[in-house]
Amino acid sequence: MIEAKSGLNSEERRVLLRDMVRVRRFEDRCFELYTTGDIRGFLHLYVGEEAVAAGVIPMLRPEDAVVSTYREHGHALVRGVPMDAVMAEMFGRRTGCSGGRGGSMHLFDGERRFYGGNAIVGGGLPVAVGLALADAMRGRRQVTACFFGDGAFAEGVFHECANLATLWRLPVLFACENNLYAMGTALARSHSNTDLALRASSYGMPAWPVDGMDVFAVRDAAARAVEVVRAGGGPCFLELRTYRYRAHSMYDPDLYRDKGEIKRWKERDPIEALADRMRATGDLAAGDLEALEREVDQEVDRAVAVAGSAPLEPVENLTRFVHSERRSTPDPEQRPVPESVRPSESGQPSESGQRRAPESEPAQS
Ligand SMILES: Cc1ncc(C[n+]2csc(CCOP(=O)(O)OP(=O)(O)O)c2C)c(N)n1
Ligand SMILES: [Mg+2]
Repeated sequence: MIEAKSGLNSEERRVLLRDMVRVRRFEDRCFELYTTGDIRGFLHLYVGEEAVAAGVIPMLRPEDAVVSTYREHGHALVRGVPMDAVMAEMFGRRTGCSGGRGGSMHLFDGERRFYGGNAIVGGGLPVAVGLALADAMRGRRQVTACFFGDGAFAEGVFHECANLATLWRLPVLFACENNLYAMGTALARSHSNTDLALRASSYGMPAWPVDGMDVFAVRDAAARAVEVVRAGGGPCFLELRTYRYRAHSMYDPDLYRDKGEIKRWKERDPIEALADRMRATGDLAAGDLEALEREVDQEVDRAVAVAGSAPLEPVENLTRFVHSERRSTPDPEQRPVPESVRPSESGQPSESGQRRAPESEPAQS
């Protein structure tokens, strides 16, 4: 387990606290808005897991990519998708970040290289590996961070992606959010080996377990992993050990776990833990956390007001975007594959140790 050794200054600590509070207050409001019927469809809350998004995502650059799951409000907000656009998407409005067509599970923002939101368990993994493959083939030193849950270990696609990404030394950061449950199934009930970092390391990539309730530990581990990946060392895997306080989704009666277990995890709450540390170092005075929460609540209030009055997509546009509206013109970025990412004749890693790519572009079918 990586120990936190954060040398952050007080402003950087404040940003971390603020990021986590924004996610928490946004989602607490979403819960309420679901019960009043303003938000409909599926809703999966991240409450308890905020340190993961807040610790990993700021370690990326704007040109890096993020691929997420259906539990992605926190990832989107920390990545910088405006709260108004996320809330409008929750309301199914035209001004939402996916034009109101995706809802909670399908947040997307191309400008910020935020590639969703995906309802399929493990569905983001091949998207991430494909993005990383494109970066490697074009010689770009960019990282793709892919978030997914412990449940993805039960999917073949995780193992295929871990294998290929390691074999081709692709620049992927696998960020596994191990919250101990896949819907109502505890990890230990469905996996013979619950040490996910150990299992990931069997593919030959560096893999570490991290205390996902400690935002400093997450940040340190992410910084180290991103550096390895960006330097061309191939993928890294972080097993972020965390916990969701709320039910799997709004339809889940949450009968499969002991309330005492939830209480014990809440005692390690990532926001409270950071606030305590900041109080101890004098970075947070009495009443500061409450003031920050009030400020964030005002931002949430505005986002709700804007979303509530935003227009719906007209019904005649219902089938728009089912197919791409882009004309098939040649890709201006299409260039010959640089020598550095071409495979050697033997298919073995090149002597220089640079990244390799498969022999041809993936077939289109
Ligand atoms: C391929 C696939 N199989 C099953 C489901 C149904 N399903 C939705 S969420 C979920 C659990 C996933 O758990 P995990 O990956 O640990 O993520 P968490 O919800 O804990 O964040 C399952 C099985 C699905 N969406 N996709
Ligand atoms: Mg899980």
